[in-house]
Amino acid sequence: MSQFLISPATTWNRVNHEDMKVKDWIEPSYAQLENRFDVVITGVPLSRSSISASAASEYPDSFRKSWNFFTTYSIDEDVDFRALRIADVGDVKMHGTNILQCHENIEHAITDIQKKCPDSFYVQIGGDHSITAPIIRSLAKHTGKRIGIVQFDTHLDLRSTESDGPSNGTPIRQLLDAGIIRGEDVYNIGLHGFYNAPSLMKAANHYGVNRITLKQFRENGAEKQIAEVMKALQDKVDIVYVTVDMDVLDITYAPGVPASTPGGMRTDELFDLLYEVGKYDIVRGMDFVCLDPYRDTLEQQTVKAGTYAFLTAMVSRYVYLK
Ligand SMILES: [Mn+2]
Repeated sequence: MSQFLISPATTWNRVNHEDMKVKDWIEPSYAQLENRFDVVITGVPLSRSSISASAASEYPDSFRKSWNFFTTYSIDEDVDFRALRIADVGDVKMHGTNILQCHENIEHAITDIQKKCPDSFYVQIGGDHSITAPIIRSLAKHTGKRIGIVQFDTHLDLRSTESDGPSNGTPIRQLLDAGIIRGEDVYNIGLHGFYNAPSLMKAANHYGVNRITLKQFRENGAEKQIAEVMKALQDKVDIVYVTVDMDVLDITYAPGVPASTPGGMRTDELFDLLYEVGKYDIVRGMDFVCLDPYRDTLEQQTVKAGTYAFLTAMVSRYVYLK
């Protein structure tokens, strides 16, 4: 049990069919933490901390609803990944107005999960990008290990906490300033266009954050790019955390992301990157943030892209690491 987790609004039951959907596969284990799962999913429904007005707090529930659209069989891999044991432990309990209290609850919930499920892979569904700071704080404090970050993002997220507080513009800065992570262990992939001010580039240089622009990634391709980043990280860190800000996607692919922009990544490129990331055992956790389902199209194209991205990482882990 964790007192920092509650049952979500959308619930499914685990059902064994010949033709299994994702909703039948993911086992409900709300607030119950058991060490028998390969993967633990936690909803982190917080977006009062978003700089752009956002209902990303509603994404964990939309993510769960979308499980009805997908099967556990991948035609690309010709594999059914239902044997991957996966739990939905529910949502982090949030305070109505107090963002710092919400962040503390996130940190406590992730610590409880690590204590009870030490061998699992941790998937967090945001929420806005501010949630990544308490998640990494918990991972760092609980494991005592040096953590590398692979960040897919249009932005550096290095805004100063003095002007922007613990918002979704500052998670990486918060962690660097607190000495939880080192700039050289952060790899931001997907930066592009006209969305990062010169002072933020100055900060990136100051902290030594690695930047791989969208253009550079396209020259290398997903396999080579992730291999390069993982090779560098494996020499420095003990574990890697992958944070996917859905605003890395081009606005035409991600209408349901308040800060998505023209000139961004295509969905197939993000899927390829997550497929590559799934091959590496050093990656111990992942989050998906800043997707606001209230802004999405009627067909829920962004929500479905988020679920597809998650499933791509899962099937790759299943094929390469089972
Ligand atoms: Mn971000």
